[in-house]
Amino acid sequence: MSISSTTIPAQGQRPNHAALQRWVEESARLCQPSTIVWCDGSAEEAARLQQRAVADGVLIPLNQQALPGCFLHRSHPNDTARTERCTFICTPTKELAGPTNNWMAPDDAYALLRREFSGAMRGRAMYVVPFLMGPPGSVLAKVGVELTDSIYVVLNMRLMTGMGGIALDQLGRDGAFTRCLHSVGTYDPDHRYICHFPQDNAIWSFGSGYGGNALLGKKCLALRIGSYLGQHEGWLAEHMLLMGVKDPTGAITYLTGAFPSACGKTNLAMLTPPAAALAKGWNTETLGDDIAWMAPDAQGALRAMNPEHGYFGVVPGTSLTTNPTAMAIMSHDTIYTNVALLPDGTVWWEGKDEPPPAQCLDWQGQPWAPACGHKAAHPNSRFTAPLTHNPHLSPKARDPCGVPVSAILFGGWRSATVPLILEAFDWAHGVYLGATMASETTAAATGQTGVVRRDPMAMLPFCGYHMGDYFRHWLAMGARLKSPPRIFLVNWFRNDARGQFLWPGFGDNMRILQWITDRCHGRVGAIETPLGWMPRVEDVNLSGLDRGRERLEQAQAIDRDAWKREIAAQREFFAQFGDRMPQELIAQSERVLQRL
Ligand code: OXD
Ligand code: MN
Repeated sequence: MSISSTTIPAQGQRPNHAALQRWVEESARLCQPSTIVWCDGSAEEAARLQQRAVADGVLIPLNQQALPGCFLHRSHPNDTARTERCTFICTPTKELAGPTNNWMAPDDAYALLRREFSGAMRGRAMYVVPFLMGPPGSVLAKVGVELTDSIYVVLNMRLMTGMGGIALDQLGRDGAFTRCLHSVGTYDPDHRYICHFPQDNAIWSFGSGYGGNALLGKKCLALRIGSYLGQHEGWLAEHMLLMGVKDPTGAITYLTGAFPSACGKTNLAMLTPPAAALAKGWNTETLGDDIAWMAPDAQGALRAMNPEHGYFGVVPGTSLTTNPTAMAIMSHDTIYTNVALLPDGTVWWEGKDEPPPAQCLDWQGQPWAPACGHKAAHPNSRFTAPLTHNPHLSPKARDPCGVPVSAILFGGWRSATVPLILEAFDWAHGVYLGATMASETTAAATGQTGVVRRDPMAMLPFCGYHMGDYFRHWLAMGARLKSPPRIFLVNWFRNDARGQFLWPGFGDNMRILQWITDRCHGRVGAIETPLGWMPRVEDVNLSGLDRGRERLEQAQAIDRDAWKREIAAQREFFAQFGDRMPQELIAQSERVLQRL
């Protein structure tokens, strides 16, 4: 390891925060960049960095008439998704990380990472990116500082977080911050580590430039470190959308929803209701599409806010039909990652409204034609854009007090067994519904269909501590709430006997949100079933749906044998948490069996 003591030239305004300055200097001595650039998050700085990124081949400017302010970035081909096998929780003992996380002892991880980071930024700039997660002035907001050698990361962090002065104002002269050290290294997957040190409030990420591995405010801070802080400070950091539903009285009911990746969370957060519902005065507004931080307030209500300031959404499948709001969001000042480039300088992906182009460049920049046999856009291609692009952004999205949560939705992709909609009997039953959530893998991902992967609260890859303790934390939270939100289980993906979806999904999910909203306000009854409360068919708005009643009944059917097998699988999953598994949740599964 070569640690030189020569001073490294620096640009930009240093903040008046001694611990931050010391840490930046220490990190620079380790990484040996040619310069240190203190970022302020301004538009001038962004323009400068964009120019630099274009000159370096990191960004390709798109057709500025059709897509003003938009750029395309192509990832290293081996670096296009989160890498769970390279992701570690580095707690003093393995037990604290639990059986669902990769673990490394902190001393070993630091020793290994110091070797990797040593001299890793030679010949490159180290950007210092102060960033704020959450609305400025909020008691729940957190500050991080990311040191990175990637301009792409800096420009994305500018869209995804509150970057620069807004973060430093929140930090003050001696505020706490998460120390986030990042280098793309040589993009070598054998030297790729995303390490979290919850006890040190630190994240070290090496060898990847991909969003979830490199934009350290998102999954790393807002979920893994956030969940650990939440456990200690009495709040919840969740992999949840946050939205408002406006009903014909004009009232807005706020709900959060946890769904594993690829279950339509962004589409639900930006749902456009069917015309008939809109005409009656129903509508939705978005607060967040991926992460919610929630805490009880002084009155014992649960309040939530979105810590992110932007979207990092999946592009394929997005169209004017499936998600017109997302199409509006990414129509300007957006960074596209790994989509296809058309000859006219605009972009294309599978599932866009236009048919496949006769020719284009695929996500790797290679000539592509429809007969190529592979996809033009990477299935995990993304758009990065600020929340403010959303024409249906809630006026409360930046409220430092957050919004009161009336309903929590848990959902997954289940082709059988799990009904379209049910409501938990109470908080503990709802926690059980979240803890037993699961989703099916698709053929494309694994070569096998119908393999059920348990993903409690959609947090399996994101919980920064032992999942048994996480379930306890959820149960304890209920005890602190005087008016806990109602909890619902949804499954948009149940199939009929021919393998066709029973429910149309997308905008028609509004029909289910209407029932949920009416339940929250005590405006509609429900039927008690062994699994929970279910809607009466006549209470669900089915107008205009083909064979609506029949399909809803099929989507709600309870197959008792399938449920007995489901509960056996849940119990097997729970067993890995040993003594830390709350008995209350095992008792809940016992009660379902008895009711069946
Ligand atoms: C995401 C994910 O990128 O959940 O949001 O994988
Ligand atoms: Mn996510």
